[in-house]
Amino acid sequence: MSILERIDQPADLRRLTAEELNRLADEIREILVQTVARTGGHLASNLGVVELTIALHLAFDSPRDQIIWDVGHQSYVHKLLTGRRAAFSSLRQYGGLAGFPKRAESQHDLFETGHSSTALSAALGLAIARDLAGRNNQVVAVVGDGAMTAGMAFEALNQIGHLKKHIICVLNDNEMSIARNVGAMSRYLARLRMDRTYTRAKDDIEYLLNRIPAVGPGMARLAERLKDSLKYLLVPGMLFEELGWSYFGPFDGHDVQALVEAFREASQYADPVMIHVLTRKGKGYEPAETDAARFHGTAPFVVESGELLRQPTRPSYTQVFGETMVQLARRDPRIVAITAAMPEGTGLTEFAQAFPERFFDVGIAEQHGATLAAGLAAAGLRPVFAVYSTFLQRGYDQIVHDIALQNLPVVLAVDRGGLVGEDGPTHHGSFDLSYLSHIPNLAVMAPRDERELQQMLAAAFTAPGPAAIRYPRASGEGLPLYGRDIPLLPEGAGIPTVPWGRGEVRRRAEGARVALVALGTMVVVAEKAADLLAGEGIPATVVNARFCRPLDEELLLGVADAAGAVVTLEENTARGGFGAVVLEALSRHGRSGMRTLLLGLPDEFVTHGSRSVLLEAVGLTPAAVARRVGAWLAGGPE
Ligand SMILES: Cc1ncc(C[n+]2csc(CCOP(=O)(O)OP(=O)(O)O)c2C)c(N)n1
Repeated sequence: MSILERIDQPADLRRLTAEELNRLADEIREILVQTVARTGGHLASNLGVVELTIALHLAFDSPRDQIIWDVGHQSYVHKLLTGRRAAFSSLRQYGGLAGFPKRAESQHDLFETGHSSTALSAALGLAIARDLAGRNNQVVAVVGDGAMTAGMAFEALNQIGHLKKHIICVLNDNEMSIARNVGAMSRYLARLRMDRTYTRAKDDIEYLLNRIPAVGPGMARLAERLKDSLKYLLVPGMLFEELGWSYFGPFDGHDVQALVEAFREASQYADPVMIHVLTRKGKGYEPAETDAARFHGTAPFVVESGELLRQPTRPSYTQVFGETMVQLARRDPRIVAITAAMPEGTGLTEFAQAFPERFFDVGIAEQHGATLAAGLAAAGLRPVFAVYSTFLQRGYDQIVHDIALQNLPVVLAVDRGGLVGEDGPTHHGSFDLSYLSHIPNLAVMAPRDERELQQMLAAAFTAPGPAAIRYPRASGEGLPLYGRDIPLLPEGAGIPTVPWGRGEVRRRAEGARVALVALGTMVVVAEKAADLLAGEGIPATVVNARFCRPLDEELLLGVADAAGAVVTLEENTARGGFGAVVLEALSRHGRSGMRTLLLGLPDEFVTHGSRSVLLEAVGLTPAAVARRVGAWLAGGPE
């Protein structure tokens, strides 16, 4: 029996010897690598927190003591130690364990996370409630150095320090966000790491200061002042101390005993305590240690080599976006790019290498990234903020207030629009069409395929105001691409633009009984569904709308009037999305009696699982669409 098999709950850890704890750490690393090699997932972060998680569960009494995992992508070890060992092989699979903390999964998952930098705010809520109820449990937030770059983290640090609530923040510092961490805070942490000698020097100086003889009150005051100013120089973590936190560290995050001692010590404090812990991302699995960024979130891979199991044959939308950015930026020096801590995820690595002075990683700071783009545009540049749909939710007000209201020509490259798959509901891009399409001045587009993405990007740079382009986490259609297979135009941007505000009819059916008006990924699905419907004797027109705003109303009214029935298709919640834009237009043009069916994501949070399984589950595959449309036309429930 392995040691891990003896751990059904955290309390079982306390029966293990130091040597057994070490072996347990090895066993956990083995399971992490073997499982994630099969399921894909966040490997490097979890390999880095094995000892840290063991120490947390040794020092604290979960769930009475409340542990919150910031982002939550590093909670696999926690899952293994809190009764979910047997289910671990189902990680991230449809119906299996989630890749992030889930309240429904375990009483040890106190608070759900997925987006970064929320843990301290949530911890403050728990601590206030604890104090009001007169309880004395510990509240612990585990926050990465990457997560510490976000505005939300600062907002919470600020208030917690002011209220002096007893919270323990474990600052898990591995010098990495997904890519290398950025920003002044990150530099500050690096200084703390280097200056471990501070601690010793501080002790020496304090010893000396205490020996300054008190020769009268004036001298004593002077000595006190001297002490204070020396403290600034010598006390590590002064930034946190000034914010009202007690700072301890840095500690070796792979030394279980040292960590347990530090956590127990911190528990004695009445004030907020910051425990700075140094860990190595990817620890124990060489490919992940060498390339922690690539193994931050990985697809299934071969354990021996670390190589991906399946190399995609067709380029992804993200790749095409990245390549096209480089091509366009070569011709237009005004083009600059922004990422919020995801240079690789958004496909901007090549751009960053080609134009380092025109590339900005703002850290996990989507709000700031959006307004930074507005500032750059106000000064005449052509900024592109490449960001995942789900994380851009954070920047909603900045898009409205800083970008759209001033009609500034910012391009929002909204990646991961639609279902993302195994990362689940915190990461699906289910809402961007809803939260973008009602904002005045902002054009909202979604390409049918990767070549249209290139054309939309080219078009966005010619727009007088802001434009958003949303595209999926998926491979393209394998079409020839500008710059790869099709030579660029000699003049201008080099890539022909999509006609502004114009959709296209992809399939015109004689005697069409229904118009399938689709956006983005759903255009190809609609085309295939139309084939199936044709096979059943139901002719259908298919429209690639291209624009959610401005909507091509002329085209819409034409196909709607001809068919007498309209089905909209989108990979966004059917509430308030593209379908709603179409309905509103039909109604405004006196077609409120038109038969309409809105197909999109259901009005609920879609779970995790592969993208294809999920599209099946929500009824957005060609076969499901054909079935639903056929049934609806026949008058039955769709
Ligand atoms: C709001 C938001 N933006 C971006 C992300 C994507 N993301 C997930 S983890 C991560 C890096 C986190 O770094 P850190 O907190 O240091 O954790 P580590 O993985 O290094 O342990 C990022 C940028 C996110 N989860 N939430």
